[in-house]
Amino acid sequence: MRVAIIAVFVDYHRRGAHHRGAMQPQIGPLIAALLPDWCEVEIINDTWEDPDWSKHYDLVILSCLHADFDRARQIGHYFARRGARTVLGGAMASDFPQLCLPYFDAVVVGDPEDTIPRIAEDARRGRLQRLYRSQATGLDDVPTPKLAPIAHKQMFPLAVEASRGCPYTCDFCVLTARGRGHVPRPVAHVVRDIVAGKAALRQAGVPGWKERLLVLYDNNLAGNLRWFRDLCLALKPLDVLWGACLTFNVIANRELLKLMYDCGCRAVFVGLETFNPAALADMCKPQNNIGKIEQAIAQSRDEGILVIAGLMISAINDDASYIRSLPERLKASGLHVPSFISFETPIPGTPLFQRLLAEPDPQFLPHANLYDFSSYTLVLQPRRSPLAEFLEAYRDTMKQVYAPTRRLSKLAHDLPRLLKRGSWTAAALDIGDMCGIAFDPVAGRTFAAGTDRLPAERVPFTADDFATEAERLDICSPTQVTDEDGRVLDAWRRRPASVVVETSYKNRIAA
Ligand code: B12
Ligand code: SF4
Repeated sequence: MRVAIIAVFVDYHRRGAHHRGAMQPQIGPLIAALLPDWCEVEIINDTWEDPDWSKHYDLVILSCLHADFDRARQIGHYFARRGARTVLGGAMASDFPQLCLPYFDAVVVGDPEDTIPRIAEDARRGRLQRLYRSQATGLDDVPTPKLAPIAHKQMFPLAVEASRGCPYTCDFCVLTARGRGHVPRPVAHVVRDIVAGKAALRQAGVPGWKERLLVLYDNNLAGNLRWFRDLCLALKPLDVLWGACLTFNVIANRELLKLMYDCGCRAVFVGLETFNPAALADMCKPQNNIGKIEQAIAQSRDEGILVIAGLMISAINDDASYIRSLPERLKASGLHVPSFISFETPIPGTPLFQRLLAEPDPQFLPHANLYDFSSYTLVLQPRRSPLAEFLEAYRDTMKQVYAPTRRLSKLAHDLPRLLKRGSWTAAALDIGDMCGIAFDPVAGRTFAAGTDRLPAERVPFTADDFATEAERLDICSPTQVTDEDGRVLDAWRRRPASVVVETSYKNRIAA
């Protein structure tokens, strides 16, 4: 059985470009490891390259985040017309299966470990069910991901998940809605996967220095501090230099930073989110401490660990003058340049989204489509400044923060300190990060839902791909979230407690 695993991506900068950055989706190597041997598997990360549109598959397994859903259903339809059965899993499928079901043969809620082997078997027997729900509780069954197929399609191909979920409950986060908490994998399994991953990459011809650079793809690697310490100690003998996402409490803890450096940590991503205490309280993120940002960043750097951080602008709590104060605040904090400044976004299904639904309209901008919920387009009415003023402040600030001179002065500040500690890898990562980011919006970007430029990605449909014009419109029109008055459409108001499984998508196409 020919199987394609496609991690769908839509460029949130609206250029239609691929995103060949340091972080790449890891669902492909995981699902590939779960498929039986009789499957001939191809992994396609849409972040890296387009699918080969000339190919035919028996089964196409797609994964997408919410904002990428339109492209997922278009790619699914394209390959379905060419004989494939299609299955969607991932964030959007898990949160809103009822909205996905009309467009795919099957939809999966939750993890792949106990669903993918069943799906493969059912597809082989021609008995694919409409909806699969993972019943997995622990993570003991997570297999060693198959890294060889992505060995040359990822900047840092040694990539492993050590845990899933997060113990925190930030209001805007999709994990909070799922309520899973933090689930660590057995440390011995993580070690097993790293050792096997290194061997697979070596065999695939990955250079030795690259094979030592490990990215841990957790939401929050330090979600359980006892387990995290054990993991660090277990990583030490593996001779890897690693990076991971984790939370502020870790970089505020100097003893932990020393241990991490000693065990190979060279960079961490932390969601700093905001310098505005009201916004932080509203985000329900008590693990951050605005008063300690400068100290935490400085001590991490002095210990040889680069802090890469993201900031969010809140339409609820920030005004234009706060946005304009960001360059100064960033300089004073010692961060200088964050890896992104995006909008706090109520992704459908999150507590923030549910909370705003309960408040009087209009909270949202009119004509917001699901692709606008990527965090790089504003979907909310700013409460503390007029929309035009808010967005002008955003644009001016982005230009200032990402100006080449700023990026250079960040490096001039960071590099001597990192090198003093002998942390060459962190210094190189800092240079790479600063070379890779710029603010250079494509013509026509307004950054506001309803008026912003459309995503540029295209699926090369032919006229034969649609039985009727109504079908073409159904597949190719954007998924709407709000109406012309900024009211959220009813489909998004229902949490998917029960899912009605009706006619198969394939039958619908055949009809
Ligand atoms: C790599 C990554 C990226 C990459 C690639 C994104 C992509 N399209 O895949 C880049 C850098 C482009 C990116 C960008 C952003 N990201 Co990101 N990213 C990640 C990260 C760190 C790893 C994803 C991953 O590979 N995980 C490991 C794989 C194995 O698991 P998974 O994909 O999460 O899938 C799990 C389930 O969903 C399920 N599953 C997934 N697909 C399928 C398919 C089938 C068939 C089945 C059965 C199961 C299944 O199985 C997995 C195990 O449970 C996650 C954090 C994390 N640890 O997951 C955040 C995460 C996905 N990103 C997130 C966010 C917020 C963003 C940004 C908004 C950040 C920003 N401000 O720039 C942007 C915009 C994203 C967008 N389009 O809306 C959020 C979620 C957003 C969402 N809509 O759900 C996450 C969860 C981080 C977080 N905790 O907030 N990101
Ligand atoms: S700390 Fe990060 S991963 Fe955890 S709930 Fe908050 S935003 Fe989500």
